[in-house]
Amino acid sequence: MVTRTLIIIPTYNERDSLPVQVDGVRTACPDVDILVADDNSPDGTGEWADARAEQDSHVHVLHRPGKQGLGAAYLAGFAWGLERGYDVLVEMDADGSHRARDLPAVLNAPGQWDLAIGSRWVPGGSVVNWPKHRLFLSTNANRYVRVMLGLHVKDATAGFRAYQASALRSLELSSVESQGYCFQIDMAWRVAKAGGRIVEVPITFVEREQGVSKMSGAIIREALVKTTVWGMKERATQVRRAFHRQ
Ligand SMILES: Nc1nc2c(ncn2[C@@H]2O[C@H](COP(=O)(O)OP(=O)(O)O)[C@@H](O)[C@H]2O)c(=O)[nH]1
Ligand SMILES: [Mg+2]
Repeated sequence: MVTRTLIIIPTYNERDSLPVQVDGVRTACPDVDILVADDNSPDGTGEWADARAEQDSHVHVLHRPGKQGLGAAYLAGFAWGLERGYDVLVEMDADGSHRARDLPAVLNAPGQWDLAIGSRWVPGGSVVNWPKHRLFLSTNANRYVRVMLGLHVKDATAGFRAYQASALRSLELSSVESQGYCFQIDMAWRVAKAGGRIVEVPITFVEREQGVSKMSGAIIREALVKTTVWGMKERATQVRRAFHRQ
């Protein structure tokens, strides 16, 4: 059976980066389909994607009314792909940080997996040109996630990842509320809690050369607060269970 794969690329003002990324993906993996999930970018990213989709039947566009965060864009993209029967759904940034040439390695991650993460923090993984504060943030966010949630993933905040459609179908996606990058932690934790198998494949993450990052203080706060609340709830549940067993 041929595996049908959909690469979901969320965009907000990525007019300069997206064409390069779409070309890269089409060259690296000519059989996969691409869905651009654009939040009505003022810079014309959505219009460019429409024009590209007209010429290339592997490219599709999902227009969303306005900037609603990465999480909402991905959830809409997942729903689009699941409705159309794709077997594997992939998250990938538009800005070139996730190299198209690493895509085959993520898609061919070893063994049976529900979630394959393109990881910066496993042996062989790396980050190029990231400012010190971003390295600090990523390293410590991942440490915090491991400690608070007991999630044994080295790069839980990674946005380059592939899900089996069956794994996404088994999750209650309508209850996912995370908007920013916290969405990645939320999804990895949900897969782990559902007993799904997560594997990490080393990738090289390259800082964008075009456009600007949408990372913000609000996004960092969301991840920090939610991870803390989830971790405390999990501990409380564990204590309650242990208490009942006594
Ligand atoms: N549709 C949509 N895409 C977004 C939003 N925020 C970020 N993105 C996209 O998510 C990807 C990663 O964002 P980026 O700003 O590069 O984050 P960074 O790599 O962590 O600095 C890029 O393709 C962005 O265009 C959003 O609110 N809506
Ligand atoms: Mg980026």
